[in-house]
Amino acid sequence: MYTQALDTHGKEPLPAGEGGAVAQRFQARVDADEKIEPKDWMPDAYRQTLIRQISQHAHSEIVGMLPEGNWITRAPTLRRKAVLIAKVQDEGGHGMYLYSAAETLGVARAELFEQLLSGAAKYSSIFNYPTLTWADIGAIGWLVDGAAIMNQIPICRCSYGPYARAMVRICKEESFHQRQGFEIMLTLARGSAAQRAMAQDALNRWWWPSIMMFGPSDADSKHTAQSMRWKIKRFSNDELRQKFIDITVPQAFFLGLAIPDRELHWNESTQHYDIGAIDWAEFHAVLKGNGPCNRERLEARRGAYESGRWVREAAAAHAAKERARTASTGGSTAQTGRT
Ligand code: FAQ
Repeated sequence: MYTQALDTHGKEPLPAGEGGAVAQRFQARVDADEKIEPKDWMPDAYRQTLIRQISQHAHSEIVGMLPEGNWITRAPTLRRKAVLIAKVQDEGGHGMYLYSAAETLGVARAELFEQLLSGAAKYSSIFNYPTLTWADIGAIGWLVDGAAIMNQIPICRCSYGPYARAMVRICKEESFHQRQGFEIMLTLARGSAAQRAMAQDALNRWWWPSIMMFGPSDADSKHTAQSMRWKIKRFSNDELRQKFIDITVPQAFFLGLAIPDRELHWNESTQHYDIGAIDWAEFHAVLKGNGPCNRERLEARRGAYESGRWVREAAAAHAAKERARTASTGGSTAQTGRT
């Protein structure tokens, strides 16, 4: 999708005395809503912020395949199974776009994988919760993809071109994911008493983790202010969280399900829903690796990496053979019949 052979990555040293002027020009371009491209000069902190956010986002997509992958063999109908397989495959594709976008900033994909597998990198807290029943697949599509879209639509206007462009397609697919999740919830909510109970139980377990997905409150978010100046983020964590709540609560009413929050109420003066206190201790425990499934998720990724080793080695051996063959024929691929 993006070139992976960028030579300098916009890292050329600035002519003496020009640092301030170049940095000002960079910010002026951001302020004017111009896109920053891989070969453009950019402050190192901007580059590092993007590598951090895009790689965490890529890891989230890849780890995010696991909770739903758990239900592929047990989907209730052939149609549900086909849709779920396609959705999980989409998440894998999103991860690949995002790793490619991160690579345009001059970091190697292997390095990012290493950070994920060693446990050094963060990925979204939400994927450390288990999928206990089929209704969890509905709840993930409805709530988790719903929260992901709310967060990611503004990233389509991110100042960094490759990230913004990757998000356009990702958001289209996430929107389909959200609707398929809501449709599962609707089917269960209109089904038998046992199905309704299953849907309510899934909402009870996924509501608060979905609210936490938006990240720490604005008062505690260390990156938001600078990321908004750079237009990497367009809205703060709390702003996006509130938009999600305001859209999702009426959807729960439509389903006939109860949001598990006794303090939830419509605030006439602000024209928003107010919610009860978020359990930030739970959020921080999950980030520290102590959520219900953190260990299981990393083990699964490590296992996948190891079982894919022979494929990587075979691909590398094939590429080496092709290079040797091309070299022996003087660079002509026509003689080998290969294009
Ligand atoms: N989980 O100062 P802030 C999906 C970290 S994709 C874990 O507010 P920032 C698709 C944060 O990284 C879901 N860590 O940080 C799907 C930072 O850590 P650091 C992923 C979190 O970056 C659906 C520290 O806390 N989406 O769901 C979380 O300005 C269904 C301080 O926080 C994205 O990644 C969290 N929830 O704002 C797949 C979107 N929240 O690096 C499968 C792009 C915060 O200082 C199935 N990312 N942290 O050690 C963003 O928009 C931002 O990075 C935020 C965090 C909003 C996540």
